[in-house]
Amino acid sequence: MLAASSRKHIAKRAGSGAAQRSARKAQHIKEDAAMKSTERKFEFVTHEDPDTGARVTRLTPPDVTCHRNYFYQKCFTNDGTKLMFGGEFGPQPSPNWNLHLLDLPTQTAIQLTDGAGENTFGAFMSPDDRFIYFVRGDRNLIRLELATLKEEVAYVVPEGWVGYGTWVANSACTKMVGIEIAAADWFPLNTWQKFTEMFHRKPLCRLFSVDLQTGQRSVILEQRGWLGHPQYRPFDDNTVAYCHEGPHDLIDARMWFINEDGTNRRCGKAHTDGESCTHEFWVPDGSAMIYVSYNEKSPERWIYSLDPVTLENKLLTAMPQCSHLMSNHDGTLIVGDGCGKASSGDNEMLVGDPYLHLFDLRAGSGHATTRPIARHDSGWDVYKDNRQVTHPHPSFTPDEKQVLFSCDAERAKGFEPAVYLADL
Ligand SMILES: [Mn+2]
Repeated sequence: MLAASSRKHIAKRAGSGAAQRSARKAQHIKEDAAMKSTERKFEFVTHEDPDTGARVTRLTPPDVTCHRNYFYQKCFTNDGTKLMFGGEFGPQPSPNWNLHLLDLPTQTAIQLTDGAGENTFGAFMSPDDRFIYFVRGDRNLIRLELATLKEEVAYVVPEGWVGYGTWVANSACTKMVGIEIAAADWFPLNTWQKFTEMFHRKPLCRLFSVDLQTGQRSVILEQRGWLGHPQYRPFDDNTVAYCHEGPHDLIDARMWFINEDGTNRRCGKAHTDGESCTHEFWVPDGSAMIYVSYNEKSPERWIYSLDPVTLENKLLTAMPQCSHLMSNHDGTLIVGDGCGKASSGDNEMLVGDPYLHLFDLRAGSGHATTRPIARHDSGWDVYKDNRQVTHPHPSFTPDEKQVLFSCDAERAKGFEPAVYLADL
C-alpha cells in the first residue's frame, strides 16, 4: 500500500537501529526538520456513489488519519491544483496532525510541517497562495512560506492566555481576528462533555485582532463567557463577527457583530423560543452571513442569511438536517452535510441524514432547488481525542465543479478518516 512505501521512505531518511535511534533523539530538531519536505505519492481511489451515481474520489491513503481544514478556511490554491490538508504521517506520536500540500494532477503530497499540537483545522492558505497560517501548541501563530517551507512566528499568545479555535484573516491578509481564553480557565476540549463544561465555566475570553507584519495585538472585546468563531467580514475590515460558544440550546444568542475598534457591538439575531443557530459563515464576497437555524419543536432546518448592517434575517430555504454549510463565492450555491437531530444540553453530533446536499439559490428566494450530491456516511464520532476529524465540513472547489469533504465512511473496512472529492 502506498502509505507503507512512504513509511519506508521515511525510515530510509531517518535511519534505523538502536544507535541511529539514539543519535536521532539527540538531533531531534534536526531530524524533524527533515520531515518537512518529505514527498509521498498517493493513489487516488474513485467509486460511484451507490445512491446518486456521483463520482467520489478518496485522495488520502486508507491507513493514515487525514482531514480537511475548517470549511470556511481557504485550502486550495487559486488555480485549484493544490490542496492543503491535515495528515497524521508523523514524526510526532499520535494523535498529532501536520499540514501537507497535495498536488492533485500528480497525486503527490509534500509535508509542510512536523511540530506538535498544530491546529490543522484552523490553518489556511493566504489569498496569494504564498503562505500557510496556523497556530502551534495553542500559542504560536506560524506563517509558513510555501516556496521554501520557512517558518516565522507572526504572533505569540501571551503568558496567562491560550489561543482557541479557528482564526480568520481579513481579505488583504494583513491581520487576523482570534480568540484567547485565560489559561486559568482553560482545559483541552477533547470530548463533547469537556465542551459543555467549558460553557458552564464562563471562561474569561478576549476577541482580538493581530497585525500580521508587526505581531501587535489589539483587544476588540474582553468578557467572562465563552466566545468563538471570530471572522473578519470579507472586504470590510471594520466588521467582525463572533459567536457565543457552547451547547446549541443553552446559548442565549449565537451570532454577534462588533466594529474592529470595539464599538457598535450588536446581536445578529435574537433566538426565537426553542431556536438554535449554528455554523454561521460569511459568503466569500462579503455580501451576507449565512447560518443554520433549527428548533427543538421541529424536525426541519432552515438556511438563513443575515445582513451585518441592517441586521435583517432572511429565510433562504428549508433543508434536510444539515450541520455545516458553505457557499460558493456569491452565495448562490450552498453545500451542506446531513446529520441527525441535535442532542440537548450538549453539541454531540448524531448520525442521521448521510448525504452531502446541494442547494441552488440562483432562481431567487422561494425558488431554491436541492438535491443530494453523494453519501458522506460520517459516524460523527470523536476520534483520537478530536471532536472534528470525522466531520464532513464540505465546501466547493475553486471551479465549483466538485465538493471537498472529510469523513470516516470507510471505517467498517478498517480505513482511517480521509479526504474526498465528490463531483457535482
Ligand atoms: Mn464540525
